[in-house]
Amino acid sequence: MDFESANCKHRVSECTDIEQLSVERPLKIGREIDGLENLVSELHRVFSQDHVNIQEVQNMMSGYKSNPKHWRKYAKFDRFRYTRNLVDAGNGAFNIMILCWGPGHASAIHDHADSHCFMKLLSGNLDEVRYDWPKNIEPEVIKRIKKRQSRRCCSESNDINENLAQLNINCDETCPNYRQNNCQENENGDSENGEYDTNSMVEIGRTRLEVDDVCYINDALGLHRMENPSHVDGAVSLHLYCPPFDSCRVFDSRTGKATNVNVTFWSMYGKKIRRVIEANPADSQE
Ligand code: CSS
Ligand code: FE2
Repeated sequence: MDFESANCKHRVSECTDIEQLSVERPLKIGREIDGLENLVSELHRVFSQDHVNIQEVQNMMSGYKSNPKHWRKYAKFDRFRYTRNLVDAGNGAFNIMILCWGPGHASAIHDHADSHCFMKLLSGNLDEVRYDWPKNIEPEVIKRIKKRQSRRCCSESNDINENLAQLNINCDETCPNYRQNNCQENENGDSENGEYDTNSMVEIGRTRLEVDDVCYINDALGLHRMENPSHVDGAVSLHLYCPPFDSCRVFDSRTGKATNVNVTFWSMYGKKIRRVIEANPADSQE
């Protein structure tokens, strides 16, 4: 199956063409789209179709050239942590938001709740640090791949086996890349032995994003944390998630322990949200 057929209307675990999801380089190309409003309208048009290509969304986000005039009204910073500011709810198919990172602000290591995450830098710099999943936890997408795989003979050389090998995962101990672990599965299908490995969060890559770079991640590609490397300047980024999600998992950087957290908005449609004081643990205050 070729890249163009990867459909980001579906959750990542529902994609049968997972090997085609891994366009990881920041992209700088794309047909020019004049203004953020036009980008949002184009996204509505594309997401009204049944099939949305990942590459198409990336190209559209690349095609919009950042101009603070377009997004200033959404860019609301907080002194203490990064903020999430909703721009458009995408008719339920996606949501698009502006994140504002003060000097030194960073996210925790997190997953993307089985959704597709597109990110474009609008101002400043951000470092994306990627991690493997901790050994005792598996994303939904890998569980589904294994289920599909278990219906086939795992000694066969087939597409899915190759995909699993690329992701360094195999279906059972008869497979060559089987990852040894002695844990029990819990009710979520995650294996847990009650202990956490202090070396479990393994950094697998680091990319510095420049203005107008676009990148993409999903749970099959790993986890990440975002960090504003500047101690002087803020950074602003544009994020598109499909399907939208309102909780995700964050991971303790020392132990790999996962915690489910709600993600909230600081403002919606340019208007700050009145809130009772609440912690946003998706945020790292390390
Ligand atoms: N996923 C994080 C931002 S880094 S992609 C969030 O939505 O808060
Ligand atoms: Fe993220």
